[in-house]
Amino acid sequence: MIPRRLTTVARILFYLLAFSAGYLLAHFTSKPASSTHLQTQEQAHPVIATNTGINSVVIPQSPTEAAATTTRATKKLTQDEAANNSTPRANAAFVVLLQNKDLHDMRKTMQNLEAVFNRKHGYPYVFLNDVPFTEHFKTHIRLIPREHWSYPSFVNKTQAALNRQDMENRNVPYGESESYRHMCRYMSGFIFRHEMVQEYDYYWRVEPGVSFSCDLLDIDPFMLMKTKRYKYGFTIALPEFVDTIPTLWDTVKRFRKQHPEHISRRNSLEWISYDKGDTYNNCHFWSNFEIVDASFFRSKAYLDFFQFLDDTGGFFYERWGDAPVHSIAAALMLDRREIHFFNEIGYRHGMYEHCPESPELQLKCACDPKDNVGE
Ligand SMILES: Nc1nc2c(ncn2[C@@H]2O[C@H](COP(=O)(O)OP(=O)(O)OP(=O)(O)O)[C@@H](O)[C@H]2O)c(=O)[nH]1
Ligand SMILES: *[C@@H]1O[C@H](CO)[C@@H](O)[C@H](O)[C@H]1NC(C)=O
Ligand SMILES: *[C@@H]1O[C@H](CO)[C@@H](O)[C@H](O)[C@H]1NC(C)=O
Ligand SMILES: [Mg+2]
Repeated sequence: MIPRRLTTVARILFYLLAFSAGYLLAHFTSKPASSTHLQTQEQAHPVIATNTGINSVVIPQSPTEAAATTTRATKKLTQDEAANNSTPRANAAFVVLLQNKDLHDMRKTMQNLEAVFNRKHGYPYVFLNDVPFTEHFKTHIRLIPREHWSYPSFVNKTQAALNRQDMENRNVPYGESESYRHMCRYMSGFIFRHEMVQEYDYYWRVEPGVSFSCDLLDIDPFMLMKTKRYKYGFTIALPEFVDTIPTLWDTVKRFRKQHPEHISRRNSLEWISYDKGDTYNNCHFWSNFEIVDASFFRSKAYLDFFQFLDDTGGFFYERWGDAPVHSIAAALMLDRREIHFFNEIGYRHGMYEHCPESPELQLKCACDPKDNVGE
């Protein structure tokens, strides 16, 4: 359920964001754009790469092995904990899109996740990359298929490049970046179709460098998703930069008209629009953290939605993020009770943090609720 106060929080955040825009821009524009050049052919059949030309997904046999092979710093399970790996588990994994430069940030994040949660639960990690992993990442590896990370044929690349230039001139965050656009489109419409992610019913999106501040050993967010039938879980909600989505909402409105069958009866429209759907209030779940029932993204409703958006070229002509795309989809196409706020998961990514406030939860956390966004 979405806490009611979030609507107020969203409003407050508009103001907060205006103040932090300067800081943010400095942060965003300092990031180097990365290459999207694919050096390897798509692999129709998964092959375990053991030598050079290592590509993409890392699927450890077991999370403990992952810890051993890719992050030596990760703690070993005690025998007791290992024995308890027979606790009921969801068919689920951590899914990470990352770049070669993220290796050390990822190791830190994995060590943290193992310590607060996964040493007891033992879920696997999937690492995805659009270019071959370096020798540092040697384990079981696959590549993102080229058709998941490329322009749709109808997109006019000259026009897209002109638009990027224009957005750069206006200092839109990541306005100039082509790879960022591929990333957002991939996260919006393809990651859950990757053959390695296909194996899982649930996934928890993780980014290199994020940290988790609360002890989660006694809860399993995946099992909670499963038993409560939640479809989308979040910890932080923020307003999107309006310059990145000038025509997104109009496109959504056309979709709603053409596909009333995909709109949930008990949706959360009032969470994303203050005027019954006329305009978008730009509120979105911050999707660098999300725990999802992948069957939602694989549903006809969501796939139709993604296709409808993609057919406009908006991911490239503008700079639609996966966060507003996922959030609008969840708000319109899920029953409101299927969206869950994971208050108990203390989470930090860059400058934004969620830290639970309640005294009982605080006992399990090492974070300061004063640092919360919008509190
Ligand atoms: N393989 C690959 N991964 C990418 C690419 N661009 C972004 N990513 C990854 O996608 C995730 C999100 O990208 P970020 O650049 O962190 O974007 P963000 O989280 O919106 O913005 P920040 O606040 O700057 O972190 C990170 O895990 C990146 O490493 C890319 O071109 N190739
Ligand atoms: C492992 O399971 C046993 C029996 O259910 C329990 O007594 C013990 O506390 C558990 N150990 C850990 C580390 O969770
Ligand atoms: C692509 O966009 C450019 C710039 O607007 C335009 O000059 C060109 O005619 C377009 N190409 C096609 C095939 O529409
Ligand atoms: Mg990031």
